[in-house]
Amino acid sequence: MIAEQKPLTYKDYSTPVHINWCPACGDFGIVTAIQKALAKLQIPPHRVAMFSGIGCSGKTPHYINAYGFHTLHGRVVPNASGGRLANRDLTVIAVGGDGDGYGIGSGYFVNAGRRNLNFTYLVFDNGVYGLTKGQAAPTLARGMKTKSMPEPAIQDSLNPIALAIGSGYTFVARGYALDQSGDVLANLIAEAIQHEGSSFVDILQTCPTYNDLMTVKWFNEKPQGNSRLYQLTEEGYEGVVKDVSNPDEIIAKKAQAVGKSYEWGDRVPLGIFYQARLRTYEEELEGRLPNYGTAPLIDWDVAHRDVSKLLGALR
Ligand SMILES: Cc1ncc(C[n+]2csc(CCOP(=O)(O)OP(=O)(O)O)c2C)c(N)n1
Ligand SMILES: [Mg+2]
Repeated sequence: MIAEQKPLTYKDYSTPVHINWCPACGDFGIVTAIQKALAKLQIPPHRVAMFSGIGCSGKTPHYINAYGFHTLHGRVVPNASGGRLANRDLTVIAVGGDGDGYGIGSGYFVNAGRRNLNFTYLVFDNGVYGLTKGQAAPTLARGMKTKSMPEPAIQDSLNPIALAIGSGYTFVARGYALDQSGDVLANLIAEAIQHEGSSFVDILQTCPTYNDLMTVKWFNEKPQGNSRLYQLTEEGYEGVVKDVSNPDEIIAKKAQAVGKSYEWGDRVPLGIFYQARLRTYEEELEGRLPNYGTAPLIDWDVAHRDVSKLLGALR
């Protein structure tokens, strides 16, 4: 008789590794949300591969019971892409900081969107380079000065949502790390994982040690009587492209999403800005690359392949 498997809970994705983030760091909320999302989807830990860059956020794979690869600063996307291409049985999740993804890793960020590989990229957006003591990250607006900076930022910030849409990501969303009531962030991450194609979620995250501007209090304020953070769907916004065979609808939805992404300040929208089920990189490769998609790379019989003809051609 086959023993009945108990459903996985978020605790099945935790590890005994000591978490050395600062007390009250927003990263705690993100880790819990990832674990809850994996439990919601019932993906066994051995089918999940987590990749990370360098930063406080880079420590995430240590704290999640799954395969993990702590890569180099700015290099999480190419590593995650390689992992996914080598084994399509894996759910690949890349995580990294705003400095990692939008600064040094911005070229990889953009080109992963163009490719539409089926993976999920979660960027922990705290506005600072947390690990290296709070320098301004690419999402800190001109004129802002956190307690860790001697002078206000003298460069403009970039807009991650608009950048992701312009790059070609087919699932583009924003979440909030500490939104635990009702599992809002966990549900958003689960949707990102389920989406077939490149999914990107910019996750607003507090850094109590270095960012004294975007604090829990700031996020929870009601500047004009309305909550600063709100869900796009609450106000009737719909980000999903219904007819993906209609290029006009895709372009119109992208334009609408980019426009919405510039709403920031008194009101900050959360949720899915844009989603379209378009052809993935894996689907493009099928039939073009011998054996691609038939089995994980490790199961290919490369040892017994006859390459003599190929060698002859090189002579
Ligand atoms: C190639 C390279 N350049 C610079 C660094 C130094 N460094 C380590 S983490 C980091 C920035 C971290 O900020 P972010 O990516 O936003 O992550 P956070 O710590 O805020 O989660 C930098 C500049 C490095 N490790 N490698
Ligand atoms: Mg950061």
